[in-house]
Amino acid sequence: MKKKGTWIRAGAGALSAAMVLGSLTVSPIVQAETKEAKAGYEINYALNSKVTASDREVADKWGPEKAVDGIVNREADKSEQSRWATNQSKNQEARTLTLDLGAVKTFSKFVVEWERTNITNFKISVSDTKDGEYKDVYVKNDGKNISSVTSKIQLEKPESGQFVRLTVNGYTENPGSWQSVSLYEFMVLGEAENLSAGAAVAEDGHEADTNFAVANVIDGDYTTRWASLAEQKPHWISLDYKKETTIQSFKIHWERTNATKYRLEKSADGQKWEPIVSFEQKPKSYQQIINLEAPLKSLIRREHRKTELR
Ligand SMILES: [Ca+2]
Repeated sequence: MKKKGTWIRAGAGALSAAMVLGSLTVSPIVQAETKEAKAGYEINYALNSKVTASDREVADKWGPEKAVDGIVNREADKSEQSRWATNQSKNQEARTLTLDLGAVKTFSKFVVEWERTNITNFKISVSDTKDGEYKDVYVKNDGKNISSVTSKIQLEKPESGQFVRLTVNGYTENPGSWQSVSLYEFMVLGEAENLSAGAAVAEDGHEADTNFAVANVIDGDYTTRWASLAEQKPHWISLDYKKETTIQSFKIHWERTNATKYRLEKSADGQKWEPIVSFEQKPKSYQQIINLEAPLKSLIRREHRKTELR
């Protein structure tokens, strides 16, 4: 009998591709409605993290949770804008936003989507404990207004921590005639972890007289690939993670974008498969990222005869 666990299968009609299925337990960088992310494979660990703030301008809106909901809607009506806003302060009292990522994460990039360019000084610091010592990993203290409402910060080397704090200690009245801090989103970006590397793979076949076998999709080498049989009928590959695995994102590296109908399926036993997501048009990119709204997770113990994923 086959060992139970999480299986993932990708199937397609006339599929010929190099595929890497990456998987994670963390949240995607893109908004939920955009299931197909842009090229690149960064994870926003801040998304929907637990967040606290020094203060907020209004009790019923613009709370700190708006800084980590993945929404940057500058064009929305003011009351609907998804941003965190503080009280005004002529003394530029430090305003802080502290994220609890839930576990220690490693990251190398931050993005802040400010409401205005009235910000002059801010820093980002990290800690493994909420009230412990915070280490500054980025400091801007030149006193000059930021030049863009988007601050992209690339660290020289990755940093780790469970708690990430943004401290804004310089902000002017203008532009906007309102001396406060307001930002749509604070992102903490790290590299995705590829869970597929150790998976056991299977295929319905591969192109005749080639070495384009399914093992090529998890070898981490983008120059090797799986190519299906040339017959016009559905083809599939599967990955067996050998144990229950929590997955939220997939990355597929296609050779060509000629697959017109394809889907991902999941299984707890390699026998019974359920669809995860289906596509009826060509991938928009050679590097296709598929982020699920919620992680796949098996809730039933492995030793049960019939295991289901929910
Ligand atoms: Ca937001």
